[in-house]
Amino acid sequence: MSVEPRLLANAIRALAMDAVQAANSGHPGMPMGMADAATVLFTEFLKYDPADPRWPDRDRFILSAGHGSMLIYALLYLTGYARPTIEDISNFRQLGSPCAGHPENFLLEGVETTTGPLGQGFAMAVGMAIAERHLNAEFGDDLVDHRTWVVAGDGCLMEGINHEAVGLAGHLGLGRLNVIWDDNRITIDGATDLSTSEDVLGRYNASGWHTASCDGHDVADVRRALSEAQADPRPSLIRCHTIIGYGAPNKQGTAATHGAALGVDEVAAARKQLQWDSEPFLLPAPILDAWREAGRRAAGAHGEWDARLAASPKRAEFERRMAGRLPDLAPLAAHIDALIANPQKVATRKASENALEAITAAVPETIGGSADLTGSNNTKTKSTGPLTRDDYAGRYLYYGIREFGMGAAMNGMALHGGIIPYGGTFLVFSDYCRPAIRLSALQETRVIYVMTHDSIGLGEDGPTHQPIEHVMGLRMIPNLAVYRPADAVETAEAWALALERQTGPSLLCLSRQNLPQVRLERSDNLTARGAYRVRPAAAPRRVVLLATGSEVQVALETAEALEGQGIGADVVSMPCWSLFDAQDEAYRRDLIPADGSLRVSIEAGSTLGWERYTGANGLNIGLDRFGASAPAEDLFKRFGFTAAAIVPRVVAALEETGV
Ligand SMILES: Cc1ncc(C[n+]2csc(CCOP(=O)(O)OP(=O)(O)O)c2C)c(N)n1
Ligand SMILES: [Mg+2]
Repeated sequence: MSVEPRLLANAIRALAMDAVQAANSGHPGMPMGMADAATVLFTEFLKYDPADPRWPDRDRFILSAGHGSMLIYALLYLTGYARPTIEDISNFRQLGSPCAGHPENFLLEGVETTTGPLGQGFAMAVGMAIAERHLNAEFGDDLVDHRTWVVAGDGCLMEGINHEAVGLAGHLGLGRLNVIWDDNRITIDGATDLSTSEDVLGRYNASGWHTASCDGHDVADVRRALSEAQADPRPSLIRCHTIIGYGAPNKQGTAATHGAALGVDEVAAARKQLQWDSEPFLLPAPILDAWREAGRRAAGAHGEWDARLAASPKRAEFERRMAGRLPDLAPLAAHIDALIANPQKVATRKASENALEAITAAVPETIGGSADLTGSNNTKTKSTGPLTRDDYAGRYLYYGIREFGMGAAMNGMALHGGIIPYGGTFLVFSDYCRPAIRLSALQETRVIYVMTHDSIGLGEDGPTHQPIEHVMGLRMIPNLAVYRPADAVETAEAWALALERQTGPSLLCLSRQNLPQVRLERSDNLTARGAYRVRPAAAPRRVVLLATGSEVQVALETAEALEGQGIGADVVSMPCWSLFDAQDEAYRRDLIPADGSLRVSIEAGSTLGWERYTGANGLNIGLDRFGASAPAEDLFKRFGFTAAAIVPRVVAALEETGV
């Protein structure tokens, strides 16, 4: 290369400190400290093509330490991606700039994942590395042969999810995963020895990783360590000794550079120290040219890859998968027809398994799994053999007891492309992976969460295992489609919708206990409307019962009993609030009429939130306390989820409100 790597790295430093200074907000320390190592990675190792950021066989680069976002913005600009432009960078952190405070996968091509919640980028990278090996097993070296590179900070390694991610990657022998640890011995509160004395490399070695160390400011040493990592068949952690804020003479090496602008004086001093004379956001032509040349390094390899794809008999299937286009879902439709012809009284978790048998046979890009509850979540099917270090072609992941790691890995697989991941645990443990669910929603990934044992209906395991606030809490996450199906038909319909949804995750809340089939006639996918009338009132309507999941049956029994007293009652099943809210007003009004009918919600969970449908004078039947350990039927009786308990409450409410 014609320009010294040190000067190339200084371009990153200048952009980082100037952008943060202009915004008077941001994190200059990390990009300045990692500039040298990142320069080696992007000019000598990483396989990417700025002219085609979505090239399927590119290496994936994950900036897990997302607060150092200026590092990736600088690299994308310098190597020649269309965005960010230098204007975008000069508007760092401002409204409308794709250079958000933390990198967002939906704002910039080249940003593979949203990062910022520490530890999750790393854990998503594990999913990307799984995806790469799986697709390699299926499509061969000609089409899929790339690496996953991560830059992670002390925080990413300290977070609990790191243990799950490292364990999974080591177990699966993901040798294409290389993590560069920015070992600057500084976090926000100060020196890392305030809070940790862990033998990090020892932990990684014990988990089946290769480890290497280097001086992060010595490019030859970085080069050696990265080469070593590439050559080793195990996943690698490269400990990169760096100085945070390197180049800022008075502040480098201190937490002061972590998350605040350096200040005008220190920026001027850094310019002097780095011998960087250019004005902010201006780059010397030879330096920018050298960076752009580095950005064209893989253009030839990309062209050769294009030729291999064009000649490949697997081309159409590869392109279909990578574009995320589903194959024909006719087998799932046939499964629903069979349910109508031959109704099933099964738990919705079992109904989910039955739907999955049809789905996994028809949709080869599905990869299932469970956090050690396979037999309870009913996530394994005949088509999905285990994905192991000896057989990456498998389609079922034994995630172990790693709910958060599972969620993050699924995000990584979905973001990699070519895979639709689904994974299970108990609904109550959605809390353990909630941060990953949130990132699925934010990143718009097609990930499907299979959450079983969805209420006190799970019975004897008791309050630790009985979800209360979970369904409602999950409904609050924007862009997450939460389904609580009432029977086998709704379950299959929810699966169809989850598969078809390209712009975000879906979460299925499924029962442990058997539920009778309430849908007995052929129809369109009614779950797609979010809510629909299961039973219209026979007598003049005075009550509308709104229920989900196992409580739809309770609502039907309640309606029967009310009708027996001459009180007309509609029953509305509401498997998915967000889809219902998206219907037009006429449809919503028809189901939840403003005709003075008493509106009653019945759901064995938190009532908070149901008022939006039942109104100020409505009745909310739910559970705003923890459950108890007993058989399900006893619990439904104890907590009032029976027609016998609900009817008097409805009658009393009718009297009270004078409807
Ligand atoms: C889950 C999570 N917790 C807390 C934070 C807030 N936070 C951002 S950076 C940081 C310190 C990280 O230290 P390190 O990774 O060493 O970064 P460095 O200071 O070296 O840049 C913290 C606590 C976060 N972004 N994510
Ligand atoms: Mg640090």
